[in-house]
Amino acid sequence: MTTNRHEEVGLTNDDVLKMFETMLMARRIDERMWLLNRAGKIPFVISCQGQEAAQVGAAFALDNTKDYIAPYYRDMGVVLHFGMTAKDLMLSAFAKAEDPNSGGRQMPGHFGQKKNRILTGSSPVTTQLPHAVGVALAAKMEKKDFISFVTLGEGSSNQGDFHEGLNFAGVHQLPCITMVENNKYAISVPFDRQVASKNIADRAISYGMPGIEVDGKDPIAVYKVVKEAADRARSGGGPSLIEAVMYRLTAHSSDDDDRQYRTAEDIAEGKALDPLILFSKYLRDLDILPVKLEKEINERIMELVNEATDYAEAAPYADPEDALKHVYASIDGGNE
Ligand SMILES: Cc1ncc(C[n+]2csc(CCOP(=O)(O)OP(=O)(O)O)c2C)c(N)n1
Ligand SMILES: [Mg+2]
Repeated sequence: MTTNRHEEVGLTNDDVLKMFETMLMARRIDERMWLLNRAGKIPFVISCQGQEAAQVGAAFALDNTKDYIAPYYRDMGVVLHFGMTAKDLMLSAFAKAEDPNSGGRQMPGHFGQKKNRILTGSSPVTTQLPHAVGVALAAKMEKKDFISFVTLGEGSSNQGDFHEGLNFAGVHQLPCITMVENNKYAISVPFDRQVASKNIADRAISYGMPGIEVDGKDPIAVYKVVKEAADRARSGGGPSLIEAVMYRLTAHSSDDDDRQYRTAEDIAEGKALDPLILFSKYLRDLDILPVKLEKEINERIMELVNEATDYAEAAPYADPEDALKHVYASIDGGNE
């Protein structure tokens, strides 16, 4: 018998249904993007598939009306919970002028949206970590109640920015949560060729903060540890490092062929442990998500994905004259 684990961590049935809906929305947008890429309509996809549970579970544990997030390129589940829409994401995939992330200048997955406190990210991996630590420093200096949340891949945790950012956050006890999404590969490089320690969470010891490894396929487990970290951060208890472990269900990107370096067994193992399927089974077993409701939710989402695709495909590209907009300050002192 399936036991109800979400009520134990303070989540209602409505909360877990909303979590499922956001996870499914991320998956359906991502799947559409692959189709559009293979049809030659959009240039690039970098997937969230397999990581939605950790992303949505973590985002739910934050306050999406005041906290700041510095997501990495796979974090569609995080940015959707913080207010980005299917339309916003499709405008980015088609690189159209109305794309709120960068006006079509950046590659997809480079999220940024001021109104939702989503920090603009750069392409060099992990540069977002010191940025998030800086936001947490501002919260502490100004005695504000917000916290910051930053994510990255496990391969990226070998970059210098990881050490510099986490050490600073630990020394100054800043309200910043770092979540490493360990999908076991950095492009083609498997975990044991990237990292000498047994996991990433243990690295927290040297930064003077708690390090917690969690099942990244389970949104409730991730919610619990991120909520505890958020409560700690908000009450002056300092930063935390969380490692969510999951599978990357696609190739690294639409330009990669993972059959070159991954066995068929490895790919099949990941697919059998798809977090969306596991979570929908959990909800169905508890009678929270009957088959009919799941179908209705899926249809509602597909309508939004279709609308977003049509809108973004028809939307205009940026004018060539706008290429330098927001790049240099203007003579009259503005930044446009
Ligand atoms: C500083 C830097 N080095 C290399 C790259 C190229 N690159 C982009 S993604 C990636 C792999 C990152 O792997 P991981 O951190 O595990 O994240 P995942 O893609 O698996 O989610 C690399 C090497 C980069 N963007 N920035
Ligand atoms: Mg990885």
